[in-house]
Amino acid sequence: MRNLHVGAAQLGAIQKNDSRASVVARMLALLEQARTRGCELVVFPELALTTFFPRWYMPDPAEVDTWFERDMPNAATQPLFDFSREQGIALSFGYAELTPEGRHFNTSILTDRQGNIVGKYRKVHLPGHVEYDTERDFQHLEKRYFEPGDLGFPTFANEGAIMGMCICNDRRWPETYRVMGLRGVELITLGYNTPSINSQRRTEGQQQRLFHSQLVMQAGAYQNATWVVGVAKAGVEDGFPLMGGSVIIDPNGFICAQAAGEGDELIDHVCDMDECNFGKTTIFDFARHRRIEHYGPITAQTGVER
Ligand code: CDV
Repeated sequence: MRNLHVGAAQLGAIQKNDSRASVVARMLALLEQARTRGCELVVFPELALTTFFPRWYMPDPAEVDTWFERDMPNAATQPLFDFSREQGIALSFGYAELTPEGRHFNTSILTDRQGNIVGKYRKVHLPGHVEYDTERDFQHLEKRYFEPGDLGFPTFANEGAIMGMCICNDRRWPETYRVMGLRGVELITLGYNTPSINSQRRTEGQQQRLFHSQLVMQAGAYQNATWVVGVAKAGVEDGFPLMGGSVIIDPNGFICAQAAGEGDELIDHVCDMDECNFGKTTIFDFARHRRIEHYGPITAQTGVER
């Protein structure tokens, strides 16, 4: 057995005017709960430090940059890293990254149990649009504010497991899981901010959105024999509802723990990394069963060609 006690720390709504310090205080309260339950790794959502700012159209780049972190850790987030080191809890959380070269990414990081950053991921599949869209019920401007990630889907040996990360919309794409699967991934952390309603189709509400979210994460877990920890930022942010539904999924695709509400909430599960072994050595033994001679279109084209 290679047990790792994992916590999924769902965050409730963060309003536009909430400070980084107030959010970090909420994250520390969840980490304290995680400590009392014995968690060794705690996963927080996408863009965990702020409201989901890509719903706001901002023509002024200086205003946009106020939502970004230039350093990690920084003064606001240092208490999270201190807690990690003092209590021996590894962390993963998402934030908006502004590099020294002025590049903007939707990023997540992974630490070890000493609070050292051991992995970084930058969101590859950016949803939404670049310009203000009058056809939508609300805006989703990730393509305006971020570049597509340039790090691919790396995996990291951390705390006795092979770990990888992806972010929100990435979870809907099978390529995300498979690339990490081909790198031996045993545990994928992913945070999300998913509106409860489809901005382009009002009839698609929370029930269907939750179904799709769990469908893709459960399939990704099973088809790659990996644990998946999906963590929401939920609740109503300045009038815009985000769904909850944070889950811990085992390598057979079954949900082991699920959040009940839409507020700050910790769920946890003791994940045995050796549970990945059966799938990885039988039906999803990639080396024996994959037929790459037929997969060319996956990397050769984006759209449909007949
Ligand atoms: N933050 C996201 O990536 N949200 C998308 C929405 C726009 C569909 C998601 O996949 O949940």
